[in-house]
Amino acid sequence: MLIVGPPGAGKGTQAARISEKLGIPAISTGDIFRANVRDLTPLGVEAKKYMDAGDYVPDSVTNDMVRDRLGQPDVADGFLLDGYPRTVGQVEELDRILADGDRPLNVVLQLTADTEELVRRLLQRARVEGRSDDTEDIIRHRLGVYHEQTETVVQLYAQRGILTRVDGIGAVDEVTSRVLAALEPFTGPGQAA
Ligand code: B4P
Repeated sequence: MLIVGPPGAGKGTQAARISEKLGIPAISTGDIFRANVRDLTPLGVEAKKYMDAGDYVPDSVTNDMVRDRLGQPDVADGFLLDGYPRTVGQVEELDRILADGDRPLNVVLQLTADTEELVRRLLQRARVEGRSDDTEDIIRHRLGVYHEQTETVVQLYAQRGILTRVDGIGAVDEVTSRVLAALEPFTGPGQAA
């Protein structure tokens, strides 16, 4: 399954809870990039230029990284991708990766929240974590990039009939309850809260 939504919607937060509940690994492209930046790998040095500006890392870099990660044994029984795909090119590559492994995509979960709440949350995170891409100008730029490039991705999955929308406003536990209820048709009642 996939989780999509604008920066600050709660993707990473909810992905960790879904992963625990369903017993599948959550794979965040943002986390993989940040780990590479921290370790000063060539991938991290390349990605940092884009991340610090609030831009997407080019598809050529991101797609290879995801293909490699989805080839690892722990994803054999399912996985949750957090923050990928974000462009139409990434959707096409994910389609190829899943077709090569004969694995279907069951559900795409979209988390929604209004812009001012997103900015408020990310500025709060900046105070706590000090992420270099969480300044107000860069946050607003990231929201613009999401609007330009990733809303089309959401529409594509809606057209395929596998998109489930969940309101991301409210306390984290409340949102988790909504998410698990929305996933119930795909996971069975035994798995939901
Ligand atoms: P990400 O790491 O995915 O960052 P993000 O969009 O800010 O989402 P994140 O998951 O961290 O935050 P969340 O909404 O959970 O990407 C960072 C950068 O990496 C991108 O800008 C890009 O440069 C690059 N990148 C990643 N994937 C890429 C791809 N596929 N292609 C190209 N480039 C890519 O939470 C935000 C905050 O809100 C947290 O502090 C959380 O505690 C808080 N929060 C969550 N739920 C809340 C709630 N209900 N109430 C109040 N606060 C809440």
